[in-house]
Amino acid sequence: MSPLSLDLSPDLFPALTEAQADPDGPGAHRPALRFGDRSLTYGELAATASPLAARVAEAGRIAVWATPTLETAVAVVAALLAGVPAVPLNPKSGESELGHIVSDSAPTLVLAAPGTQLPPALAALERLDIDTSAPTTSLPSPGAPDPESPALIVYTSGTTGPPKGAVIPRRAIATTLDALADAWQWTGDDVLVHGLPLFHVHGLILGILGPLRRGGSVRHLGRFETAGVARELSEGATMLFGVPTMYHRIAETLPDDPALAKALARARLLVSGSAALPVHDHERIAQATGRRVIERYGMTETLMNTSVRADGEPRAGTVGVPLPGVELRLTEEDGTTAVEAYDGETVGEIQVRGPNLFTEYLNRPEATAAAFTEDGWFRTGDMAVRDPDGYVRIVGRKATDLIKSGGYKIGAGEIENALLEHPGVREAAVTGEPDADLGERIVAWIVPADPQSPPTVDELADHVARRLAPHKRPRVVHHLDALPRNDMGKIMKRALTHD
Ligand code: MCA
Ligand code: AMP
Repeated sequence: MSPLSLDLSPDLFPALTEAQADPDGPGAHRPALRFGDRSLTYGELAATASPLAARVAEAGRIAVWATPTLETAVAVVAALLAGVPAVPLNPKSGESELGHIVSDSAPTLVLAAPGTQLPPALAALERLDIDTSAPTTSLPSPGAPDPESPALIVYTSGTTGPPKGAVIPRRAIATTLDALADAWQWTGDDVLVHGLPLFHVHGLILGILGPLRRGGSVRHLGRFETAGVARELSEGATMLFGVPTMYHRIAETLPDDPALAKALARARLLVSGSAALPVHDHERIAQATGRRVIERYGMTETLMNTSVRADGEPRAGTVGVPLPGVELRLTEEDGTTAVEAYDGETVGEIQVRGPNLFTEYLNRPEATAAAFTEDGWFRTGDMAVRDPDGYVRIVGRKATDLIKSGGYKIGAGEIENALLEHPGVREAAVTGEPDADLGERIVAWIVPADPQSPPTVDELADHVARRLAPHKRPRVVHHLDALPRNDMGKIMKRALTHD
């Protein structure tokens, strides 16, 4: 592993600073962001984001209506320039999820693209339109913020209750992106393509802030489509980021799409993350393109922990080795005794320590304390083994009540609570079951209030989508007379199998 000097510099985007200082220099004319037919060079980004930064500088915290658009990228860059924490909001969030996030994070402003209609849950907030059309002269950025100060608050689901806001400091963003640059030989010459949502770590921090920190560029597809991937990779893009569902759809398309195979074969790096990419999809892509997808492993709370390195062996089914600066250990059931074995067999919980970690869950000191051991290791809840050469293989997770669907982490508890608010539901339990496309799909087991007219799958899906978010909706619903419970009255989810 090559040594890495951890740059804790508060200047997250040196290329932007340079373009700001020398608006006529060559750096200012380099492409930074492209969304469809709209794009900004570094000079234009500096000129667009810096006046916005000046306008939000006094805000305590801002919310960003994080549509997959140029406006979201500009708003987040502006917040970072101003040193004001930003809360990216999923524009498909339902009323109760949005209400929770807004009351928990208490932003003073919401930034949105002009013309976007915002839902009633945001009505009380002052709105600021993000104007990307009229770059003016770049203003100097306010003083350099403390590296420990919060940069982003990203909401992430737990097993029970509503999502928690992970407070991510500037230091974690800088160090994780620099560690990935080392692992992936990622430079300012790289052009990234992806179609990930911009309200999570993967799409926003890795997919937008990553290229900007390197002085390179990103082309966002607006929404993921294999045709867009093929087009961009054959027109100069060098890297692709995606969740396993996206690579699965690529693997499905490849046999009938030689242009896609040719485009993928030209890429410098194909990276998958957010959930495990099945070996079958790895192999299908390798066979059709001659290229291997590499996996990296991260979490909202920890940003990136491990990766297969660009100069390492791309082994399917593993997430590679710890990134520079990240300490990783496996622990036994007690959560504190370290597993010493590197035998590819002994399973332990992954715990991590390092400058890539979040600071806390917003307003949740007890949850924050519970997430760490006494000596400062973060408990990921992911179970893994280590190969003799240090490659980590994730084999499962501790909590059965966490579901990963399409790369989104979803808590069974929050869906159960939403289902119980439906008048047609008396009891509810939620599980995940294997799904070739989504990894796991959400299954609802309900006891209907009226067995003669139980609510339909569409009715319950709409109900959950409206309250929480469409990706949290059940895809399958089973009706039962009663939920299986143990003597203590606890639902026995393992007994939930359909005939
Ligand atoms: C469907 N839709 C509905 C309903 N049903 N809307 C309202 N009510 C309903 N009942 C809409 C959806 O909103 C969507 O709209 C469309 O129908 C299709 O929905 P769906 O089938 O769920 O989506 P999909 O096309 O299958 O999405 C697959 C996907 C997506 C594109 C792979 O799951 C995705 O973007 N995943 C990325 C997750 C991610 O970024 N995770 C990172 C977190 P429309 O057509 O308008 O979209 S993990 C992380 O950050 C850590 C650090 C890490 O390691 O990376
Ligand atoms: P999130 O909380 O949405 O940030 O999701 C983090 C979780 O995604 C981790 O705890 C892992 O369970 C899972 N994850 C991320 N990357 C990978 C990967 N490459 N392979 C397997 N699981 C992954």
